[in-house]
Amino acid sequence: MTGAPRPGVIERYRDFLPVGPATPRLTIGEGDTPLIRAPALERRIGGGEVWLKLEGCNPTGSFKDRGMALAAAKALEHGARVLICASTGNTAASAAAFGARAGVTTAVVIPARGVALGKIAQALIYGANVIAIQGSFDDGLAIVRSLAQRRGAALVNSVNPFRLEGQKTAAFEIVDVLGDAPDELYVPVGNAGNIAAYWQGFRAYQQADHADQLPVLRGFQAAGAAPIVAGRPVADPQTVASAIRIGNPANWKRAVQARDESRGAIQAVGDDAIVEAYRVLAAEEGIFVELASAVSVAGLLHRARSGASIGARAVCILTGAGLKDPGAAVRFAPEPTEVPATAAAVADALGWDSPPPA
Ligand code: AN7
Repeated sequence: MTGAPRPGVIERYRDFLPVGPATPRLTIGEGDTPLIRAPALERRIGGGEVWLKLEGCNPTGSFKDRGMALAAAKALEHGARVLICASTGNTAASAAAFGARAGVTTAVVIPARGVALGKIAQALIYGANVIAIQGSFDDGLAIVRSLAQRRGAALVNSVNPFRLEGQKTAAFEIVDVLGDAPDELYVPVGNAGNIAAYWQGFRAYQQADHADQLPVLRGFQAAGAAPIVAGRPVADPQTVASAIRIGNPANWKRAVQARDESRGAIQAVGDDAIVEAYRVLAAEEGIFVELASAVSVAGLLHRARSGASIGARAVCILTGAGLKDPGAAVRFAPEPTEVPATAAAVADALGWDSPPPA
């Protein structure tokens, strides 16, 4: 059996994207991520199908690669020489990768504190210019918005409409696998581009008769960084889920519109619930995500526990890979047991009977 090459999201979904012959088919192999059943979560919520969309399987380890492929391709098409973004880490890593691939300079502005180490490592090794500011993501976004006015620079945060266009391909993939849109979609919400992009995607597919129904969108923010839930910006957002430590989301209006059109909701979950979902996903499903990604599953478990009815088929979006932030895993898991280098000591530490002498 031979496998078909992965064409990347631009080529695969070109009929649904604003691309033409002059748009480079830029790809690093993004998209086509696994969609798998979650039997342990199904048992926990007591019925219904739960599916997990593993966006951490994208080449840079997060969902950002879909939208970045298109944003970078359009930037090239329009003659840009520099990609610039602010980021809590994943956008930076993805922009840096596509910038490297495209042969342009990438400048990323990140908060000096709180960005997960794996993401910084990625941005650096891809060769981006990494500027750490003594401030928040929201400060960084304001800065890059003003700097992106320069000639030759392309802003690749999700205020760039091509980011959302590329990102919507994840909705297409879900429908292509399930045969229709799910009843409910659980998504973490930070800068609020992803939830808006899913809605664009499901609507476009329905209009093209690829799907009969639209999902109810269930977005979740971390309780200490939940401006959309509160209805006003949060000055000093705090959560263990550093990727979504965002107090004034750029796509706020689009997210609220998507929420309302889908008759869904955007709610908050606490850090304890996020960490619990993070551990459950790893220990019971074998899926290691970063903390921000566990927010969708924390939302699902929260709703089930509070007695809310869950749709017959729910999809949880897992936005980023666990190895992005090894520090979190080490912090929230038990320490390894250190023993002398003998079989007897290892067996003893495992609570096994001692092995017979060799
Ligand atoms: C793993 O990288 O904002 O609501 O600068 O990295 O579309 O912002 C990351 C966001 C969820 C939230 N999960 O998505 C950035 C950045 C992970 C993320 C989100 C992010 P949006």
